[in-house]
Order: sequence, then C-alpha cells, then structure tokens
Amino acid sequence: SPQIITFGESMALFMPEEHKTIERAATLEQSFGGAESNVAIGLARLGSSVGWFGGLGDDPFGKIILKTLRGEGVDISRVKLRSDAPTGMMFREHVAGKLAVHYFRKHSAASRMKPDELDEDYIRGAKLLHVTGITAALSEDCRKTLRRAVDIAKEAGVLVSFDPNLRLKLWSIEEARETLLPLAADADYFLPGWDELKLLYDTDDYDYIKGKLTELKAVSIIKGRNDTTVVLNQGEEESLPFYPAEQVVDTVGAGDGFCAGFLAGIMKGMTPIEAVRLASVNGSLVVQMRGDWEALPEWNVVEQRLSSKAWVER
Ligand code: KDG
Repeated sequence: SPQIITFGESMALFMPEEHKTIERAATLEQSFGGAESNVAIGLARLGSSVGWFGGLGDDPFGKIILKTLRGEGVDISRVKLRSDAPTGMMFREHVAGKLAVHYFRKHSAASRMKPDELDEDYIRGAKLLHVTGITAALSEDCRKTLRRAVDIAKEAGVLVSFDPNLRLKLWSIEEARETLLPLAADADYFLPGWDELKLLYDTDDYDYIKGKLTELKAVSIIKGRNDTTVVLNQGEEESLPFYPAEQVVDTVGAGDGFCAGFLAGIMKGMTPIEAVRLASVNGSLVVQMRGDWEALPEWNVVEQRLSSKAWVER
C-alpha cells in the first residue's frame, strides 16, 4: 500500500471566466476538484507515496479525473468506474465578489460508496489514513464507509488525520456536529479551520474551544485564527503566522494544500510545528492560481521557500 491513503468524492468542476457569472458566460472552463484528491495531488507533488479512491462514473469526467491522478503519480489502483451512477459535478463562480458553489452530486457515483467495497488490507498496509467530513455528508452509506475505514485504520494502528471540511450546503450544523465531533475524537491529527470550530462548538470563545480540543487525543491544528495556525498538543500551544501569498486569485483548495504540506511533513518525520511551516508555504502557493490543485508546488519549490530568509515571522 502507499504510505498515505485518502478517499472521497471528486467532481467535474466548471467555472466561468473571471468577472463573469455563470448566467452571463458563454463558455466554462473545465477542471475537477474534491478535497481528498486535492490533498492526494499535493502529497504526490511533494514526493510522498499516496493513494486515493472514491466513486467515479464511467463517463468522460470520471475518466479525466482518473487519468490526471494517475499522471500526477497518485495510486488509483482501487478505483473502479461505476456504470450505475454519474461522476458528481460542481460549478463555481463569483457573484458580487462572493464565492458561490453549485453542486450536482446527489446520487452521484461517490454517494454510493459502501463499507463492504473497502479494500481493508489496502488501508491496513498504510501509515496514515486521511479523511474529511465531506464524505460523511454525502449519504448514509458514505457515512458508514467513512466510519468503517477509520475503524479499520485504528484497529491496525494506522494513523488517522481528519479535516472536518464543513459544507453546510450538504447537511445541517446539527447533523455535522453529531458525526464530525466523534470523528475528531478518533483522529491522531485534527485539522479544523477556526471558522469551522466556532460552528462546531457553537461559540467563539477560544479558551472554551481550546479546552474541548485538549480533551482529544489528537494533535489539533487550528487554521486561520488571526491569520495564524495554532498547534495544540496535549494542552501545549504553539503558533505560526500564515506564510504570506504574493497574490490571491482563488482561495479554494488552500486548506487542502495546507493539509498536503502538513501530512508530507509528518511523514518526513517533522514535528507538528515544523510540518505546519511546510503546510503554510504549500497553502500560500495554491491560492495564486485558479483551480483547486493546479498550483500545488513540487518539493524543490517549497524547500527553497522554507530555507529562504525572506519569511520574517511577524
Ligand atoms: O476543499 C476544496 C473542496 O471543497 C472542493 O474541491 C470541492 O470537495 C469539494 C467539496 O465537496 O466541496
């Protein structure tokens, strides 16, 4: 098995040209996205050994996703294209300066994932399983599949990293809390954004949330409170400001790029705060180009930034 395994839904992605809305655009640019496959591409570009699987339809969208992941060096040996359901789709645009996402993913191929379709040995053979809350929001079967995958990993001593990736277009905050908080309790690395934590714990009292996170066995990586990342490890707190991006074009995918950098760092034997440094550089590079994963850097680029003296931590 690859060292890191992740799974979820990847979808065809369509975007109008900049400064146009979907209603006004004559053409749409095609790409694809999916939090877990974004992380997988990020890891592969950094030289980590990584596998991804998830439901894709036997259609042009599923095929191009698969071909691209294969080309990026992600292990896709456990993916089967399904003929009973299509690849999910999403459309993204900016309306009055605000990001708007339109999903067409109900009853998609990914929403049909089932626990008995998991290749248990594939998961057992990895060092780390990375999952996100999006998968749990797709369908009851997906929620069970996610739960089963995490249980397999835990029983086999495979590390689990968990990004809640709260998507309130997919489920209510009450449903999300009920499913995501227990998953956080099972994780070894928990990677929430500060905005997500406020929603999950229904407060913006940092000390209260910190107290809750300290009860978890996980190392928590809190992203984006005052443009800073906080590592909470057994009650100990360390923080690092975000690495500054030269220009911000498209922020979608920044969290996934961050996550890829973090996990690559952990797999290289870095401490959590060192891995956060790498994660922050990786995330900052993603936002400078359109698309979720296109701008993810290769290892030499990140290494150069990490060693340059230009990043004054202020
Ligand atoms: O993190 C980026 C993802 O949100 C995007 O690629 C789409 O996976 C996606 C989702 O479900 O929103």
